[in-house]
Amino acid sequence: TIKLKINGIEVTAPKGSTILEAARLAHMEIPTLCFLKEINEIGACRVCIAELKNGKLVTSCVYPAEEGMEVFTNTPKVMDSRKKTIQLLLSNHNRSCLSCVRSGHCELQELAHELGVEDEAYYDGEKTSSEIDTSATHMIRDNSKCILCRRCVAVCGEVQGIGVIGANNRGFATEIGSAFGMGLGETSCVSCGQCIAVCPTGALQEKDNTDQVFEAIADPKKHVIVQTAPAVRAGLGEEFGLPIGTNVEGKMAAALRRLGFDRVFDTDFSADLTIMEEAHEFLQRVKNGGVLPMITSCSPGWVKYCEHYFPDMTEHLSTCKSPQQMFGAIAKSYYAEKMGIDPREIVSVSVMPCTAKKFEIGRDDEDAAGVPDVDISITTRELARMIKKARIRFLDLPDEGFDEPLGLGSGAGVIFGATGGVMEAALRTAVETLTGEELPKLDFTEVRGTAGIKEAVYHAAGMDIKVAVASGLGNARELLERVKSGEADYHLIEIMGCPGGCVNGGGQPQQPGYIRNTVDIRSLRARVLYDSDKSNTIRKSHENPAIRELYETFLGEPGSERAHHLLHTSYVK
Ligand code: HC0
Repeated sequence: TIKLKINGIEVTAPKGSTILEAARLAHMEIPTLCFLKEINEIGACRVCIAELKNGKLVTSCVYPAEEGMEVFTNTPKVMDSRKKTIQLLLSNHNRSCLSCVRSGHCELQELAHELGVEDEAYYDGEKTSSEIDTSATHMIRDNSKCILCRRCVAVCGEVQGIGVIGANNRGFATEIGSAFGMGLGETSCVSCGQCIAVCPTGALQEKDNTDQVFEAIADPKKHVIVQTAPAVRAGLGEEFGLPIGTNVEGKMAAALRRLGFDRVFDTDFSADLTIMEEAHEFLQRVKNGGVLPMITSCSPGWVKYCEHYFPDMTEHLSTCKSPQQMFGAIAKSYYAEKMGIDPREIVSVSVMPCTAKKFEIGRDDEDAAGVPDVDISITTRELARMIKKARIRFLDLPDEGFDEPLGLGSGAGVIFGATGGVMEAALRTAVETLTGEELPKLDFTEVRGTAGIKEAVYHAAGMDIKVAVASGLGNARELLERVKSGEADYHLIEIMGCPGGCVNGGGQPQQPGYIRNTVDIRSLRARVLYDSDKSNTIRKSHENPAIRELYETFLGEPGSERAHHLLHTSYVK
């Protein structure tokens, strides 16, 4: 360790720490804009400036803390420098803050407020010209609000290994975009939305579909139903000031009812259905010498990635639709029949922690009843916006439950939202099916946790089932390369497009850089799902009575012709 003084306070820090890290150890936060730990350590924005004893200003996010050093983080000189930096950023910034989607939780706005930048037009002059890029299905880029922090570039390139965005031009004309000025929609972007999750301002946002939802609800001829993904209940509360890792399932159901949805359902139900079909498909592949390893197909960012970047591996993908799509297909067939409603009158809305789901609803072969399985997909953030716009007092709401019959999910269904959850849910059903015996222990802990790649071997019915789990597309690539080279011989693989799984999806509430850098957001949100699993009286998909009834009265067996028609899909090479 080393000892140094920060603002006159003696601090002991591990050798190799930066000034920023050392200050944090003494509970003195230095503001940052561009810095993302291990992802974007470029010292570019110059907001994290600190003053050395000799009066020199240094960027604390990259400047090493040294033995005996004396540093000051809040002198007038430091504050003045930060203020000028923010003024300069604002002089070339679209300051339509009143209506900006990030107003109230914009990192730039917060700094301007803290530093007392009352003269944001101080350096006004020429503005870098830009056009809003609306070419992608799931998001828009408005570079008039971009501060060139490059957090989006780093997460796309370094974490996801995709790299479809970068800096174009130089100097004052610099802007973030795709090669040759192409629209994002023309690139091999997979719609994961991780760039939006890390953007400090309103430059990046999902395409907002909330008006369509409000309109559908207001149309008396429409029967509007909603499903909520497992991870939404673990994130939504953050939009209302609750601590990260608060389960708001009950309030969420209550809010959806107050927004006017005719039925409030749960994607956990169709996650269970996915397990029934996926476990069956897996066991068939094992028995009949089908393509192995089989890889899960419920994360649309991952599926698109596989199609774009590993087209020779699409046969490994399970043919199962994602739970979102299975839900839609069942809603417009089984449920419509049960209710005596024309499927064309049903508007099927999904609330997802994901931006790629907006892309998934428009894929080919996702319209089993002759109409789209899902009509509108909104993110967790959009749902929060709807609740706020409708002035529903979220925090005061009672806890309510989901409606029948598509609202009942097992513990296996809810853990889908965390990396390893689909694998664990599948194993609970596949192993019991293989052995015909009840599992002594339901927790497959080896596949839990936020490690990028996890492996395990389970012994069942005389067979070693080798499994692997990856989350984040950089990790997915690494795992796929191992499979391709023959180095690994797994039977079953779970891949989720976002690091940590859906709890950390691109549609979840945005947390500012300093929280991202210091709090294990993924684990806190995942714990909500594992706790929910533990407290559920039904913990296996095949024991969900609503699923049993669906098979008994409508689908027949897993893998039946009807199940195939409704619940399975195909891929593009
Ligand atoms: Fe997920 Fe899903 S678990 S992808 O992360 O499989 O988005 O939460 O809804 O569809 O269930 C997202 C989350 C889902 C789906 C489910 C799967």
